[in-house]
Amino acid sequence: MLMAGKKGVILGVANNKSIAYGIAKQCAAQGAKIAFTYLNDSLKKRVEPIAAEFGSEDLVYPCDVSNPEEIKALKESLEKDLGQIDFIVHSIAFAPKEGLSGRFMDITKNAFDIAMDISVYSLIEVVRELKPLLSNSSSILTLTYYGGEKYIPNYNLMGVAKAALDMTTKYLAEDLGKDGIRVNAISAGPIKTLAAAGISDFRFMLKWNEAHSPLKKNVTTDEVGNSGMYLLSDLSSAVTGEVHHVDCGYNIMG
Ligand code: 0WD
Repeated sequence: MLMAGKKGVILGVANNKSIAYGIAKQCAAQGAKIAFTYLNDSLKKRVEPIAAEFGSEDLVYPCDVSNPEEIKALKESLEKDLGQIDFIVHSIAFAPKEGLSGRFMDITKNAFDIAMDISVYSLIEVVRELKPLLSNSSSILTLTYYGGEKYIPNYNLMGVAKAALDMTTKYLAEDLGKDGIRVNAISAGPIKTLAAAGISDFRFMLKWNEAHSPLKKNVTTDEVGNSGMYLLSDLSSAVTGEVHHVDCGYNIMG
């Protein structure tokens, strides 16, 4: 039981196809106690049964990360119900549809601001607000994608956001290292989730990655979950500021 005695919060479960669900599953299997958040009332109905599946029916809280008050309220609830915590999973991203297809130069300032706020700044804000609760051997994990390193058709605005998220991971890792807090990102290969449905031609991306990755397959949420569990557990106690590719090796291909 690699996560026995560890408590934490996972933001970004939308349903049982979510990458965050895969991470929750593996962490729970290793003995972690997990709190969950949901974006809005329609997702609440999806997240509640998932929390119950992991024995966390009393640990489900609203948190739209674009609303600072909801992040503050999350901190109060976690403090009351869990006290100290050992991990945070940030598995959240959003870009207005107009930023995920068409000509890159046509991206509006409004779309840019929304994508950067929800997909990048939210990590900084969540970490800052929850910092008083974090133990001195904590681990923070976010989810990124290769489209932040190299051009990927249609990923457009989200590519810029992921590049910023990758560097946010590194700067946070340096800042929090002195407090015994590690910060890492998993760069997952493409997986068919709700968020992925927003990207034009996503099915082509899946086929392309399967054909061109060294392992000749696509990654599953269980596989990302296993790597996530490793980064959240003490097995990775000397790993921080890392963008770890869990993508069947796709990123090494020229
Ligand atoms: O191929 C993929 N699916 C990959 C996803 C490859 C590599 C990385 N990722 C990343 C995504 O960019 C994201 O950062 O993984 C993270 C999780 O995405 P997911 O598991 O693919 O998608 P999904 O199950 O939809 O979860 C993302 C959730 C949202 O779902 P919807 O579909 O409703 O947008 O992020 C949450 C929401 O639950 N979310 C928010 N949570 C709080 N406040 C907000 C918000 N404002 N906006 C979105």
